[in-house]
Amino acid sequence: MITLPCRVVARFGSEVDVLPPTGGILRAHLRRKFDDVVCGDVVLVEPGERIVTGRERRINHLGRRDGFNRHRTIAANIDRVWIVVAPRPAIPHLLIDRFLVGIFNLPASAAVVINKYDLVDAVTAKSLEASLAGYRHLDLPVLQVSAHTGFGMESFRDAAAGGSNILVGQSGVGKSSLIQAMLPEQSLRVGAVGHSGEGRHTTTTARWYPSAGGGAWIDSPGVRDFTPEITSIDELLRGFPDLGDIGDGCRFRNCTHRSEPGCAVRQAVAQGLLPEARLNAWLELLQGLSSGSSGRREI
Ligand SMILES: Nc1nc2c(ncn2[C@@H]2O[C@H](COP(=O)(O)OP(=O)(O)O)[C@@H](O)[C@H]2O)c(=O)[nH]1
Ligand SMILES: [Mg+2]
Ligand SMILES: [Zn+2]
Repeated sequence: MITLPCRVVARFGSEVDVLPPTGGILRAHLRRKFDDVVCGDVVLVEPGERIVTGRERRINHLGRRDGFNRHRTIAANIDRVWIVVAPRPAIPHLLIDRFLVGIFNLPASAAVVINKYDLVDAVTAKSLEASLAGYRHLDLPVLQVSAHTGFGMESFRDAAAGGSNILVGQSGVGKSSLIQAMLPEQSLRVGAVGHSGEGRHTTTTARWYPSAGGGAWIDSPGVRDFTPEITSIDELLRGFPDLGDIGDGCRFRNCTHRSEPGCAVRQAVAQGLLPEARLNAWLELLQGLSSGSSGRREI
């Protein structure tokens, strides 16, 4: 039996679109045994029968918990995650913080991309900068780009060269537009967001777009929220290296920064050295961890 290693472009129920090494796109059937195959996986496909007969080992995968606390895998084999935001409405700090926990646990490199910078005037630029200043503790790159005017896209392209790059974030921030601008020869679904924010034309499943230089872009569905799949406080800590550093100064070694005396983290917040939003995000995820809503894996 001949099988071809193929990259999974997208998953649709019990079928996948894959890229065979011979070119083109092939739709193949997934047996239940391979139910966890997602965009970005490399699978073995028997081209005659169009059946997936195996899955290669993954480097990593980005997963989340849905509203019913069910496990959802978004995509696999990810090198970089770009959290895309827009200048309006406000920067979704909590969403960024929650994504960072997921990303730092993959592990993969993380960055924030402020798209629609063509809409930013000098005043807004200042407040945006102030609003993201707290992430300097994390050495988190913050890019300013515009998919429409091309502003900043050169450095974005350079930073993303080689390797697989997934764009994540809320609906309507311009994830698909950015990939479209990077890959003019492709034709992505852009805009047409319904009133509910989930119009017919928006992305509903992650999709892999190979780029000429050997890397790839992954478009992903817009999210309102992101609940990382973490089960331990060590994993939570990985998402908050800034709190970890400051927390070395807490009186208690296992300080949760809730209300313990001599807490260096709370003190840093009081002194304006750490954004209160970071502490609040920590506390919220910590709460979820102990109540099991962002923790415990399903078997
Ligand atoms: N002004 C402006 N609008 C943009 C830019 N990028 C995307 N948009 C618009 O934002 C809307 C949502 O874009 P889309 O790419 O579908 O967002 P997605 O849901 O994150 O994939 C569309 O109407 C785009 O035309 C940009 O750089 N500047
Ligand atoms: Mg989209
Ligand atoms: Zn503390």
